[in-house]
Amino acid sequence: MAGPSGKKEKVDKAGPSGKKKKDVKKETGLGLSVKKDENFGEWYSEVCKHEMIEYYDISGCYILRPWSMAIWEIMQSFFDAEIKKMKVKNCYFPLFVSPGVLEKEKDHIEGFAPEVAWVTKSGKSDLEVPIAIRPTSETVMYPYYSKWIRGHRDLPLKLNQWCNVVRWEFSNPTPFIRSREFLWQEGHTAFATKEEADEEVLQILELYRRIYEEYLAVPVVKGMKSENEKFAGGLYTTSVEAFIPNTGRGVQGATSHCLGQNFAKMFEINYENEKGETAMVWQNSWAYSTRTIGVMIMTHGDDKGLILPPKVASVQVVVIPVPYKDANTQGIFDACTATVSALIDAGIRAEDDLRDNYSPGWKYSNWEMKGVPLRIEIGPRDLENNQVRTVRRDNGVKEDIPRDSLVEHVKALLEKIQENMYEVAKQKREACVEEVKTWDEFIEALNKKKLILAPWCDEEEVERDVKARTKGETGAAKTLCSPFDQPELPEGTLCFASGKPAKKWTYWGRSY
Ligand code: 87F
Repeated sequence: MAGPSGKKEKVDKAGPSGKKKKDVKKETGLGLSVKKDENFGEWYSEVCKHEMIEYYDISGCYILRPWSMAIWEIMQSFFDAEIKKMKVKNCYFPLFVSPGVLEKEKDHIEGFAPEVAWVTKSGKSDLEVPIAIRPTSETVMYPYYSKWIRGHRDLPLKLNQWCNVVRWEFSNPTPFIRSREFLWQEGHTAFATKEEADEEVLQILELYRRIYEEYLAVPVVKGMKSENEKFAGGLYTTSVEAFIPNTGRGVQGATSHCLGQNFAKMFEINYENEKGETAMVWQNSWAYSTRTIGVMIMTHGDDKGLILPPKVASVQVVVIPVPYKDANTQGIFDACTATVSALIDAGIRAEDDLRDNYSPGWKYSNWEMKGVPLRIEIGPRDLENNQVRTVRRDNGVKEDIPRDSLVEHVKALLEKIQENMYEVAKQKREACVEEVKTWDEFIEALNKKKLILAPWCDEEEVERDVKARTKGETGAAKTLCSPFDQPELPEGTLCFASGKPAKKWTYWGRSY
């Protein structure tokens, strides 16, 4: 298939009709056809396809099914409420960008231009002027910031929009992680002073950390992007970075930029300050996207499928009846419904699975595959003893709990699962971190898929050189971020790559 630019496109393996044997097997509920450690790419694709996404007939585009959309909505509720506390207001700007405006900030768009998708026709006729589809909304929004901001009383202006954006990527599409259309929020704020802008950059970054660590149970590093890796249009870029041990790749989780006054200059976003002088605003922009969901799947999933952290699971507890021969089947079913009601009344997201065309064993693996954090089984013995059996998805631990303390028990268990998932993920990541001091150690660590922490001279030229020297089929190594939390850097420490005096510790690795 050839794209509009004539470039050859990589096509996703299975389209809607291109069913392979594996898919048929999967649909019978018999589980995944590969192990996470053996073929990570195929494993990831199979886990995603289990009700999270559906492949679409346009490469790099995916359908978000309710099972994943619910996760997005939960994170959205959290983040939206938090930014409203910061007095950020929601708005919605159009999807389309006129070419004039897009070109206005040529410098920053230049590198991104090949990824911009254009509408060139309506029906059979060519549009007089082609229209771009937003890859991000700086150029869409800032002309209106210029119009709306007049005096110091118009500041700060803090807007956010929840929307989709399109970036016509040509490298290997991956569900959630790299798709041509994705959902995100983009915040765009303007202040009178740099101090206010600086402060907000970090407040937002902290919210991103909380999304990953408190909601998705994924440990991240907060830090500063290098000059090479920052958003070229801005002053500096901060990010939260995650790491995928299986592939040894870093992944940028979300970014919070201070744009300085670059865009204010380009778009003439001026105001009259208290002294009656014309001044320029200081701006920030910040975003996180549905990539978050991909990072979560990669971090927690196992050979049985997905594992959802309770805080983002749309079903936290599934209740399954385990009828036995001529035991009191109706009693068991009633106990299941009553259990679900009690949990829902207590604010727990619970569901029963009373389908009579599947065996309990089939249901167990099906809900395990979907990653539901806690399963409750109710059989004749449980009914007799006025108890239920709980089975944790994260570690398989089973427990019999009395029905009269059901709610407290389940609440505590869900909290423990959330905590344990974070701890396990953190331990796995820590086990991958390697401190290196020399180039040889760096290369060795890179080959061992480590997350590398190295003393660096912080020179752009040196990062470019490292990229060039590590270029291979799986991509080059680059900086991920310089952690805000810096280990001690003894006097006289040298840069691992240039031998010059090191200025800071920086994380390096291949990345998504
Ligand atoms: C692709 C095509 C055109 C990224 C692009 O990070 C333009 C761009 O400007 C582009 N890919 N970027 C950088 C986006 C920067 C910034 N925008 C607002 C953010 C946060 C939200």
